[in-house]
Parts: sequence; C-alpha cells; structure tokens
Amino acid sequence: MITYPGYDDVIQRALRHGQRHLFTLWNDCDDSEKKRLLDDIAAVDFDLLSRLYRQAAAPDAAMSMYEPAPYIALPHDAASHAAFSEARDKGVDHIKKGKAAAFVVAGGQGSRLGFDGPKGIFPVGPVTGKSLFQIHAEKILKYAEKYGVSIPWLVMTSQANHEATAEYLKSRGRFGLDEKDVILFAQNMIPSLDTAGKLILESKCSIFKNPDGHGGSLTALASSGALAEVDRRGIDVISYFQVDNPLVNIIDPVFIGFHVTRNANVSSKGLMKAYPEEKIGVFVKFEGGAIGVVEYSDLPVELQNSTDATGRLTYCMGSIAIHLFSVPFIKTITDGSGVSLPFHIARKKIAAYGPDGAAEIDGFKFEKFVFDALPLTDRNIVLEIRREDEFAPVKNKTGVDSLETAQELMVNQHRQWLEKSGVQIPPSAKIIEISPLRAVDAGDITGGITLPDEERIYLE
Ligand code: UD2
Repeated sequence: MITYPGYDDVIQRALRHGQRHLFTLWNDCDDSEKKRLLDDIAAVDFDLLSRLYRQAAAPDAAMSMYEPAPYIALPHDAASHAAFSEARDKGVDHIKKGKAAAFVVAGGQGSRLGFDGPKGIFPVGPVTGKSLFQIHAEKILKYAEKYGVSIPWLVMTSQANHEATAEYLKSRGRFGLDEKDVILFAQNMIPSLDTAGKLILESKCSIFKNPDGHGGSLTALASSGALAEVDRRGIDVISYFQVDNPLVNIIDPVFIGFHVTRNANVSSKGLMKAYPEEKIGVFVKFEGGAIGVVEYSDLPVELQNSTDATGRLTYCMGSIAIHLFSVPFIKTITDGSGVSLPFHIARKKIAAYGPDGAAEIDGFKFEKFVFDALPLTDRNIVLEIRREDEFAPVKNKTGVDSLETAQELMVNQHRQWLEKSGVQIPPSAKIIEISPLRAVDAGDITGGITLPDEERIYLE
C-alpha cells in the first residue's frame, strides 16, 4: 500500500484516475523524491487532462469557416498617409503618458540553433555579437529616453530557462534598465499524456510536463502579479513580441495610435507572405465576424496556394506574432470567469522513464497559442507593415529564417537608415551595425556622422 504523511488524498486521487503506474518505482525513491512526485500529482488538473485526451483521441472534424481578414494597408494615398500621421501623433502622446509596456515571450531554448541556453542569450549583433535580449533591452532604454518615460519590460521565461535568464540579465546589469522596470516571471507547465491517456514519468519520481505555449503568457501575466503591477502603474497597453525577432519595433507609435483611436482590445501586425508555404499563420475573418489567425500547418494546401484575380495570395496577410493587448481585456480573459484560450494538441515523441530506464514514447503535448485571444473580442485590428522593417526571425541554424538571414536584414536596415539620413557610407563598408542606444529608427540618426572606411562598422 502506498502512503505518505499528509498526501494520502493525493495518492487516492491519482489511483481513482487510473494512474497507478506512476508508483511503479515508488520504492526506489527517497523521501524527498516521493514528495516531489506527490507535489507533481497534486498540481494535476485531471478533469482538464481527460477532456484534452478525449479531444486528442477523437479530433473534432468540424472545420471552421473563414475568409481573409480585413487589414489597414500600408499608406498609399493622401488619406492613408494622413491617417498614419494622425495615428503616430496619438501614439506618441499615449507613450509619453507612460501608458505602454513591452512584453517578450522568451520561454524557448536555443536548441534548434545548436545553442545551449535561453534563446534570448543567443548572439545576433552582426558586428558586436549582442544577444537578442541585449538588443531588446537597449531598444526599450532608447524608447524610454525618447519619450521621457519609464517603460516596463515584462519577460516571460519557462521553468527550463528562468534561472539562467534571471542570472544573465542580472549579471549584465539588465543592460541599463532599472531593476524595477524588468519584471520576470515563468510560464506554467502542463503534463503530457501517453497515447493511452496516462501521465508519463520523466524520472523515477517526477511527471513529464511541457510549457503551456505562448498562449499561456496571458494567464502567467495575471497569476504572476505582473498584470496588476503594470495596471497599478497606469499602463493600459501591452506590446507583445517574440524573443527571436531582433528587428521588432517594440514601442511603435503608429501601431499604438491606431490601437488607441480604434478602441481596440487586440491589435496585430501583419505582412505580405513571401511564398505560400512560409511558416507563419494567416489572418482570417471567421464566420460570425471575429478576426483570428490560422496557423500555417492548419491552412489547407488549396487555400495556401489560392490566388486572386491579380495573382496575389488570397490569404496573403501573415502574422508575425506582434500584438498589442489592452490591459482591461487581458483582465477579462484571465479572471477565471470562464473564457480562456483553447489547447492545441500535438502528437510528439516524448523522453519517458520506465522500469527499464529512459525510453522514447509517443504521446500528446498540449499548448496554447496567443493568437487564439484575437477572436475573443470584436475590437480587433490588423496593421500591415513592411517585412524588411520589422521581421527577421532567428529560427534555424542555417538557411531560411536563420542567423545569417536575420543579420543580413539587420545590416540592410541600418544601411538604409544611414542613407536616408544623408550619411556617407564608405566604399569598404560591408557589415554595419547601429546600437539601439543610438537609434531605433532612421529619424534618430542626426548630426554630422563620419564613418571610418572599414569593412565592419559599429555605430555606438
Ligand atoms: C510562431 C507563430 C507563427 C509565426 C511565427 C513568426 C504560432 C503557433 N506560430 O511560429 O504563426 O507568427 O511565430 O516568427 O504562434 N514561446 C514561449 N513559450 C512556449 C512556446 C513558445 O515563450 O511555451 C516563445 C518562444 O520563446 C518564441 C515564440 O514563443 O519566442 C515563438 O515560438 P516558436 O518559435 O515555437 O513559434 P513558431 O516559429 O513555430
């Protein structure tokens, strides 16, 4: 008989839910390991997992009906230029009032890049090798200086990289950001299941869990207290972005201006897909009118390839995972009143632990996607941006969306900023990097700048 002081109800609950196998190695565990296993089990939401397992075993065949989403196109005529300029003024005003915070989701590891550690520590600066975190932090510092306010930086980590991230940011002095303005919290985890719907042991005495996806970021914002803190500071818009995009325009007055003037709950940036198979979701309008995103892997091939009369992709507006969320809206979807983001189910290989030691088994992982928050409100806009201005994802070691392509995009952007500002680019210059502390857009390049005639130029 399995028993442990203070945990007998937890043990009984596990047995009632058919999880006796979790105790196969019970007698090999020491006291603290037994407690760890029981703490793991105590945190399991069995009702949720059995619902998810039923869904995994018999996926819902009903297809959602949708059409391409409307969006605010790039300025192209006098009226749209005027609207963009008005939005910019409104956005600047809003930022100057201290009403915006930056929010990066950084739960991932750099494993796909062959890098052992949090992805945010991965070096990307073309000349300096600055990390993704450093680039983001320095941009935030620059925006704060430009607009004369403090801009809090919310950083969501995962249990796997929280300590390493906290240690890194601390050891680098948070790159000049004030300690009170860098708010770190870890996302939640959810147990995976094997194909029979059973919990999986990860070691003799712990349960296998995976991070609950970037969609878990909104819940984690609330449960960590970060949401209450930004609310207390009078912030009403949170600018969400992914750690792997060094080109992101984190605090964008035009975007914030449209968000505020259109009274949106969620605003999203979109760009023209480069080719049908590009691995980005597309913006859609669901039957009933709600705007949302359909992930590339869920978009049927015929829709992926479909074009309009002009030859343009029908589902052309791709999501680059840059959103503005209004604080009151996040509160309503995280206050436990019923509405929450759904879990997506993925069949994956899982490193399990059995009586014969480590083994790879088939199982189900569950993840939330942040873009599922979009259809939860009808106050929703999509703003088109130029790819070369804001999107350089670092996903792969080589080839498409790699360090090489991202650095090329960074260098091109900085070269263009200099050209636009009338700075003479010396003939030898091949690789150019501008510190975010100097400029976060072309307009920040001022004064008589003379660059050295060298191949690699870093403008501090
Ligand atoms: C995401 C989008 C895709 C497109 C693309 C742009 C989804 C499902 N797909 O694809 O449509 O917008 O980005 O680059 O959103 N993360 C966490 N915790 C988690 C999972 C992810 O913090 O549990 C972070 C991760 O550190 C990274 C970001 O979320 O910053 C994106 O994750 P990904 O690289 O798995 O997303 P990807 O490329 O499949």
